[in-house]
Amino acid sequence: MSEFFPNVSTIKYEGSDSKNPLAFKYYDPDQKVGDKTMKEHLRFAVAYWHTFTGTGSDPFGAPTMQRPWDNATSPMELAKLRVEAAFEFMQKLGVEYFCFHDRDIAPEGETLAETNKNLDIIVDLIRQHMERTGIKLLWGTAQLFMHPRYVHGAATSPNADVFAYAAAQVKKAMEITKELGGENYVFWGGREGYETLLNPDLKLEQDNLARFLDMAVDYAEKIGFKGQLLIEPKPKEPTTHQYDSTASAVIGFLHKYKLADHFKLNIEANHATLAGLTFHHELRVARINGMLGSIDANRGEELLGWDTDNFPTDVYATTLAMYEVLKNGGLQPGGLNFDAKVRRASFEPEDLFEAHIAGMDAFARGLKAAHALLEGGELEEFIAERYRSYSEGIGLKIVNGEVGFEELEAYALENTIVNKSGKQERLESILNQYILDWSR
Ligand code: XLS
Ligand code: NI
Ligand code: NI
Repeated sequence: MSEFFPNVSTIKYEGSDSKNPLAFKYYDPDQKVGDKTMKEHLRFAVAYWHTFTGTGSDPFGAPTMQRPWDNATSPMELAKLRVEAAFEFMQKLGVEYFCFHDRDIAPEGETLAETNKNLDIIVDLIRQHMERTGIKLLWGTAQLFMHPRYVHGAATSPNADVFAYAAAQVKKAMEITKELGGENYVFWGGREGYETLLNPDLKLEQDNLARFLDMAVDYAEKIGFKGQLLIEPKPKEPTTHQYDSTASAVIGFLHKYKLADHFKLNIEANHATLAGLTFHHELRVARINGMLGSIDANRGEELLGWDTDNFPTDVYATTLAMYEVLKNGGLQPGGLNFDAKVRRASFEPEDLFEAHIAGMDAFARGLKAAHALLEGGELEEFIAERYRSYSEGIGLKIVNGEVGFEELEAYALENTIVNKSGKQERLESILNQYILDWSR
């Protein structure tokens, strides 16, 4: 078996003084943070699409990526070389999980039957490598947006034949995810949305999306797939308005169609910022609704405002994210999937390692800061005190449903309101202490 990354050996933890770009400065997999190791807390995954199929092309420029496996003679040959490269990469990096779309791992054939045959061949190869290395599948998904048949959407296409084709594709993707022991299955609504309100039957399209998800729940049950089903919200891109726009929108949708017991959310940082929200906000909304299932770890380029999928290197954001993850009691069976791509100008193969190391270190540091912040308890104490009026007197009666507008009017007539400061700046300063003070 040839080596694709001969200049890189197994990545090790060297500590924060290290100047070695191919070493971890903060991510020390077996180091305990609270009652779990970093590895157990973080459950990192590599995204097959960006890392092994990304070319670096953009609307203004040709591919730039130097990928030693890109010398194959046929699409199937290329798919096989990518599997070899992927497992060498993940083993050297020390990441235990990966995620894929069906079409990332195997090329489409002339017919659906041929496509599925291609998938079976590659899945078999992947399974052998998983057994050899112990690397696991965090989640699988179906890519329902690239092919021209999905021009008007998949489950929300106006064409029922497309709905049927998409169903067949998801059926197969669920089967291979199960076969590979996938711990979750993701639905990201590729082109499920609209460009203009002048042509869609909005109600039918959304009802159909729910019908599609209903069928997926039934099929998962039928084949005994025990993984968690996840929906990944995104507000726009590729369509002007995606149906699964935000965590709140998806949660409302799932409740409306009585699907809430079957799904959790996969929150992506860049999708939050695309919605004009923060990553922290989306994680919080998912968590307090008992629906924080997994994370697509990346970062948007704020000055561009697209889904640029930068690697997550902002420690402020990773700290707040890990704060939500810890408050959630972890992410298991979910994890942190690097749905992130190296910049077009970072085209050398080694950049793939450096980018993942940067993301893993940023999350490791965020984990430690968030854990210390929770241990310190200042935020929790402040919040408890801020809402104390609801644990006694009239507030307790409100919470217990013992009063209505009349009783409250009587109370308001008798009492004077005294508000207290929200202390935002003090709290931001406390947060900074935990982020900046390396000893914590
Ligand atoms: C696209 C999404 C996609 C999903 C998987 O913006 O992030 O990559 O994670 O289909
Ligand atoms: Ni994603
Ligand atoms: Ni995305």
